[in-house]
Amino acid sequence: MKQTIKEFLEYVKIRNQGEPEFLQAVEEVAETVIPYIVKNDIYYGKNILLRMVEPERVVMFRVCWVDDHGEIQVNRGFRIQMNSAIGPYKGGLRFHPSVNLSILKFLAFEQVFKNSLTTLPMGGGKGGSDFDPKGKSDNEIMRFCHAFMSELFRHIGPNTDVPAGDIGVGGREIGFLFGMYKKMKNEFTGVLTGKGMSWGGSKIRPEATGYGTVYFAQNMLETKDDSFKNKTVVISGSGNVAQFAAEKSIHLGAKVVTLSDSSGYIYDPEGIDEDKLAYVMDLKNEKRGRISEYVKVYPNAEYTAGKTPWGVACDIALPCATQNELDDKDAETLLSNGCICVSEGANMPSTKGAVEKFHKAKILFAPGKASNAGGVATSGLEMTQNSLRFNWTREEVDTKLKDIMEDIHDICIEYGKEEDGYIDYVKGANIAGFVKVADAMLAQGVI
Ligand code: NDP
Ligand code: 2IT
Repeated sequence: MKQTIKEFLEYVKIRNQGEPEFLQAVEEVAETVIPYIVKNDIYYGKNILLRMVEPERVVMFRVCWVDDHGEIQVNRGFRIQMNSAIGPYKGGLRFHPSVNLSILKFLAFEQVFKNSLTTLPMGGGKGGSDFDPKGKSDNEIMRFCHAFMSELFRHIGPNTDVPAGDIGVGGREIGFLFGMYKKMKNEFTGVLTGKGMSWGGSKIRPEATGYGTVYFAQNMLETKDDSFKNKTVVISGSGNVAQFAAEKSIHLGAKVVTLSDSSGYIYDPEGIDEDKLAYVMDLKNEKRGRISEYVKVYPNAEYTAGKTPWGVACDIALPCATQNELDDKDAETLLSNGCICVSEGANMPSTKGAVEKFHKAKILFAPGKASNAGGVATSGLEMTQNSLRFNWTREEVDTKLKDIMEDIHDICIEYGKEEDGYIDYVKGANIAGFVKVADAMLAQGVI
């Protein structure tokens, strides 16, 4: 039994060399969960965390497709089936050139805890490809998605593993993936979530991650009798999560002043209102343009190339782009500019050093596995609707999403409240996520 955090991490490091993102995610969990295991006899001595860091199954496969010039392209496909103790594997697919085993294992590991927190019966998984969707035609995207699913289909199923979107995978890609699955299996099932509304999708699923991130921040602010009203909000990213985090922030009376992509960020001192956001949604989702184009249409805004938006003064920061996009220096800048609340829309966007700064300053800080869980939670609601062969209304799904985010917030307080009253949401989310999965694993025996 590797009982000290150091001993455990050293062992995991040797077994997972060259996987820095995975080790980072494991370390953050181990630091809070191992002391809990040591204090609780039912978990002690059972190597539960050691079992949880080992994926139940890793599938890697070749994806060959033909581009518009007639050239044969070769990509790599992955599915990490991390833990199925509390339900079928569930988690997104990421298409991005940076995708590798380390990134997908970190995402799958986080997903196990996140899905446990949602209160719904979902295990954890993640997958994707090093395919780069940027600059590809719709036909190339279709051919790639079809090729990807022509292998993945044999490893997934509505009761086995239910993928969804993530970076580079949105409604268009889910459509192509679903089409090929249906053809290969001759079955119309809820094998993917994030589907279109006319073919099994759920209302509010496109909005859910961004909305949920803001609902969670709202719950945190309420502990201080505060709200989004008249707050200045800085958001990174301009994809699915960022867009709907911005929309909900605006609805709640806040002023959103930034959005970004991997090339740079825009700062609009007058605020990005609903009309401007509609422009961004069209630019990013339909025209597949770059955020820099915003300043051509709204010249009072500024574009800064090659930088993240954390230098812009704000009350609330919502990192919604990617992992490790906010480091300790950025955290210091945010704090010195008076930021009081950080709710992660992305997965692990804050580095370890940044989280330490937020905790030291005792501001409201929510880790992605709690605050961005609204996306997968609504995927769970999509699975429920598919099983019922029924669709709930927008209001019904939104109410359930709000309730789930509140339940996650409550359980984070239960496990994360410190003696001085400060709520350590990282500790709360990790332990609460762990307990449910660990109990199921213990009940099912050594398998
Ligand atoms: P999208 O593909 O819709 O958008 C991603 C955004 O992040 C784009 O603006 C993109 O810019 C930017 N981005 C991607 N990679 C980088 C990078 N290396 N550096 C800087 N910016 C980058 O993805 P989502 O909005 O769906 O996902 C965003 C984050 O939220 C991810 O961490 C994802 O794991 C997480 N998440 C997503 C959920 C969902 O339901 N979609 C659920 C929970 C978490 P560019 O166009 O230049 O690449
Ligand atoms: O990181 C995530 O939670 C997601 N990309 C969503 C996963 C899902 O199955 O909806």
